[in-house]
Parts: sequence; C-alpha cells; structure tokens
Amino acid sequence: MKYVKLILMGVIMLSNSSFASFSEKLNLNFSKDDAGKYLLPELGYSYDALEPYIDSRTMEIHHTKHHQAYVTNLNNAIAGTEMEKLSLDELLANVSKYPVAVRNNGGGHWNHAFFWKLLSGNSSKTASGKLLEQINKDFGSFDNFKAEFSKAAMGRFGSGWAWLIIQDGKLVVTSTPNQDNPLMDVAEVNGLPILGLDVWEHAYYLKYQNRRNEYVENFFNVINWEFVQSIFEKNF
Ligand code: MN3
Repeated sequence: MKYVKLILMGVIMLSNSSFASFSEKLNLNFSKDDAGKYLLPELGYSYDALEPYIDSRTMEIHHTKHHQAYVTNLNNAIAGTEMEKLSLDELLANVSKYPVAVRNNGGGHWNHAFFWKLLSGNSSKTASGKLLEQINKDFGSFDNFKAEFSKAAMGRFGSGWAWLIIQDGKLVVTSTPNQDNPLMDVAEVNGLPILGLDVWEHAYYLKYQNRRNEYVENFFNVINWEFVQSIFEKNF
C-alpha cells in the first residue's frame, strides 16, 4: 500500500512537472498578490543601468507603462474565469483555446518578465563555456549567430520578438509577431527560449527612432550572458 501511494505521488509529481513548467526551467517567477492578481516584477536593476545602450527614460516607460499594461489587461482578461486557476505557462501552451486578450497580454507579461532578466549593465558581451561551444556548433561562430539573430530582429515586420531557442537538442533562431513567443501552441516555430529581443518600437524609438539596426547592435552590449548560460546549461 505504501508503495502504491509512493508511485501515485510520483505520477502526480511527474504529470505536474512534465506539463510546460517553462517558468521553472527558466528561473522565472510570475508572482500574484493575495487576490490572485499578477504583479509587475521588479527589473532587478535601475532604469539607467543599461545606459548608454538602452536609455533610462525608455526603460522606465517600458516597465511602468507598457509592461504594467500587459499585467493589468491580463488580470482583466482572466478575472472571474477558470483561467485564473491556471498558470501563465499553461495559458500560453494552449493559448489558441483562450481569448485573444490572453494571447496578447499573457504573452506580453511573460515576454517582458523574461526580457528584463536577459539584460545587464555589466555584460560580458559574448557567450562562453558550453553555450559558446553549442553556438559554434550550430551557427559556425559567435559572429554568425549574431548575424542570424540580428537578421531575425531586423526582418520581423512591424512589432514582435527575435528569439534564440533550444529545439530538439539544437540552438535555433526564430522570431514571432506581436507578443507571441515560441512556447505558444500558435507559434510557427516552437522551442524553449533562452534569449529574446523586443523589437516593438516602444523598446527603442525614443533613443533610436527608426534605426532598429543600431538598437539591435547595441542589444549585444547589454546581454546578461551569465543568465543565458545558466538557463542553457539547466535545459540543454
Ligand atoms: Mn516591449
């Protein structure tokens, strides 16, 4: 009887953890308040920490206005429904079943919470260790990877994101429109993101205006490779 219980517990734990615990894999935590409302996460650094590459005013507006709006609108979209009981990961993995407001704002909340963790004012400016080895294997060199990622960021027409994902034991560059991401069932290319770049104009327009190419180039000066390497090694 004791063993049956243990096996049952194991099955329950497996079924919970095998389901799309993307956040756990990526060391993200989507906190809620006592009333069950999603909260805007802290950046973990000051608004001016990424100067001169990403300016303080852009970071402040991006965080307190744009990201906050996704959080507020996600809370409104799920209030009083069964969706409140599901994790954000579960909502995104089956997002085709839910209202478009969940796709846009749930994606917006997830993507931005992830994006803040990918940035640092003390960037090593290049990957190293096992991640660099895999980049060299899948792209030929770090420069080739950078070129391919930049091309995805530049080639995304209108608003969206460029991504580096783990897919079937390989690193792959892709991009998504709007606030979609590669974890969503609606995405053309699925995989676990380990790096992402917001190419909405709100992410760069104050400083760069129409020069998305300069913003993309400067993103490579503020990537938190320590974090990217840690989630790569945890999941590859
Ligand atoms: Mn944004």
